[in-house]
Amino acid sequence: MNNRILFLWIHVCNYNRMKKIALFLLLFGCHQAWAQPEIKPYGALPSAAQLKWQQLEYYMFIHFGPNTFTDKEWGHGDEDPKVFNPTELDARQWARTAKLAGMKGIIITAKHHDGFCLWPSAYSKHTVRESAWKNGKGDVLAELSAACKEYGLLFGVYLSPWDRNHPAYGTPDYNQVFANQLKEVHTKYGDVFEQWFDGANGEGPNGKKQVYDWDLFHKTVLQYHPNVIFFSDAGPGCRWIGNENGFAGVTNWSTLNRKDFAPGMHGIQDILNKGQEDGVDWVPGEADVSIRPGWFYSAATDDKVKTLPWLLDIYYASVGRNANLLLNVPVDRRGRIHKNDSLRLMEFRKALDADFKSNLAVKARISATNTRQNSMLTSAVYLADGNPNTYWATGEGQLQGSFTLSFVKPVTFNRLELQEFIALGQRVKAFTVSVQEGKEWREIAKETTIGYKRILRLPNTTTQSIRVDILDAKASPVISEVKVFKAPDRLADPVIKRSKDGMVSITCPSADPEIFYTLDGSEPTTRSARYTGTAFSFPQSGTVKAKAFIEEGRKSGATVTAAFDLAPSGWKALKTSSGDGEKAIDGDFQSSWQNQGGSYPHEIQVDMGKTISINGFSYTPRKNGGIIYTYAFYLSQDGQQWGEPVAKGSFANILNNPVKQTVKLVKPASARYFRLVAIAPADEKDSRAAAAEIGVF
Ligand code: FUL
Ligand code: CA
Repeated sequence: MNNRILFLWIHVCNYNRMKKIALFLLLFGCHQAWAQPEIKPYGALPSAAQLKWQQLEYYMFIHFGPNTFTDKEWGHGDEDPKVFNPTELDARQWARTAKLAGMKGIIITAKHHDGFCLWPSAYSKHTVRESAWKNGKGDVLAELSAACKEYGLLFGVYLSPWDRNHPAYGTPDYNQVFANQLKEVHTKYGDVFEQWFDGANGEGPNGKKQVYDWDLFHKTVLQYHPNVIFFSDAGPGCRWIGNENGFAGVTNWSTLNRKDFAPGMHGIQDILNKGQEDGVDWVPGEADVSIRPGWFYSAATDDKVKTLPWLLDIYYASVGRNANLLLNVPVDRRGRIHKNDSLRLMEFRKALDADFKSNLAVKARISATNTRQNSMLTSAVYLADGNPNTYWATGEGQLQGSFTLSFVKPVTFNRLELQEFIALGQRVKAFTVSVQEGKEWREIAKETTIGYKRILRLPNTTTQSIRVDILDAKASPVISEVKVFKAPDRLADPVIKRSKDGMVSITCPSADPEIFYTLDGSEPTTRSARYTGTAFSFPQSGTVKAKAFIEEGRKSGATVTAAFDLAPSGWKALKTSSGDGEKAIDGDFQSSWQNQGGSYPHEIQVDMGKTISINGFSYTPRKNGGIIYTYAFYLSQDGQQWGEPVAKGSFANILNNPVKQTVKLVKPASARYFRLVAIAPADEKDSRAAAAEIGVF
């Protein structure tokens, strides 16, 4: 028996298909079967390290540092290192949580933009050594790498080249400092599977910029970890998916023309989201997203941990769309993962396990058209043998082909999973899924790319036959697996909306649930107020929580929280530098104000109709452009005298993560008028200023 046959035979034994293969060998004889040339690889191909990395699918991000203690998203580097003082840090708890969540590794912010090092770097004076934690004797990387080892998890590091603390930043000397820090991290803590490079670079109008020596950084790391995967906007190991919501493009190529991109480039998000069909480099997507609105822990977001349906949406839009999912779980001020996050992670795990509990495809008889002839490695049988290394393929140059799963009895399903054998390149460009209904076939999905993995969420469908038609591909399609599941039906999240005049309405896309809500921040139960379908008045600032129940309250969905500012009832936009200011104060997050033309600064003034006591204001950016970075906020009694701004600053990380920003005033103040001045944009090339909503609380 030659090696290949032995290899095949072992696989077959593993999957109890000995009989079938023995028959096959008898009928066709080994020699002819192997006479056929193998399938030629197509286009850009993954390296062995990238192939291994792709199979990780889901791992944890941890943002932790001085920001955890100062409630910031971007520290300035001028914070006292003594603020970093977790009271009961337990890296084993992080690792245990990740393991139980089904994650394969942990990537930690060893150094964020504030320059603070979670290890005692010899090349910085802003580190754990200067902190109050363990009298300066602690080392977070040492504790976490040991915990990862103990729990069988991979260990990865985020190091921000942008360093707002280091005195050499902005000079050529800094590149060597950063390389030295990389060397420390890659020599002292064992294996590192992924090196995460952030693209931020002296953001903001007065930010110091550095010309980064990427060659030096890469070389330094590769010296110690030749198989590391480099993450950045432009790879080379894997690429940013172009947003911080965890959503890959519906079309998602793992290929990219790397030479056209660089870390920190603006305006490339859409390309990164989808990849490039004809890209000459293999640079698969990684979707990074936080389980909370921000990346760092804040007590203010304890009730804003993403709900189960939301996390599932993220999973199906990342792992389900040919991208790996890097889910951030921020560690709190104690140095532990908060229970709200860990409970949600366990719920999420349970739901995923339930969704993929039993693969109906193993019960199907599978037939295919256009199957490559005389090739023992290629058979429709391998589509559902549970082995991602065996496959079905069409004949050389045949860019179309179909396979059909036939069941003895009708099955009901709502998930279909496909995998390409990506070691030979990503090929499929278009496919459909159809089901047989009587004599007719009904198309239920029309899609584009597959890649390493594609999972379709479909309506519950009952049928005896499912057919996948590959309509177009860049080379003969090579499909390694098809799986079919019936995921349990789940309650959708209620949607809470409020009109300009403070009337709250709650809807739920699921059929006929009962919805209960609270207005005091407490958890809704079946004893809380019941939403009857008529909007109720809630004009003040505060929190509405709603939850859907079915089966007489025995089953419930997720608690959805809406934090409202004061309803902008009777407010008027007095003056804007231009544009329709009313749209920033209409209570509608879909409509927005945008100034027309001109360059920064821009502004908007609002008359609230009566004098109001104000603790702070909020700014909800419009998602597509006109995002404000530096602002000044003024109050006035008469709309004439504005005096000094009552708040001034920048919205950290707002370009990549355009979520609602809230700013608390140093002390509460009374006023009838407010004025927001946009001083600098988040994207230097974008001269517009826009706001979906501006509010006060
Ligand atoms: C961004 C950073 O600026 C954020 O603070 C965060 O670390 C995110 C993961 O990457 O570029
Ligand atoms: Ca609006």
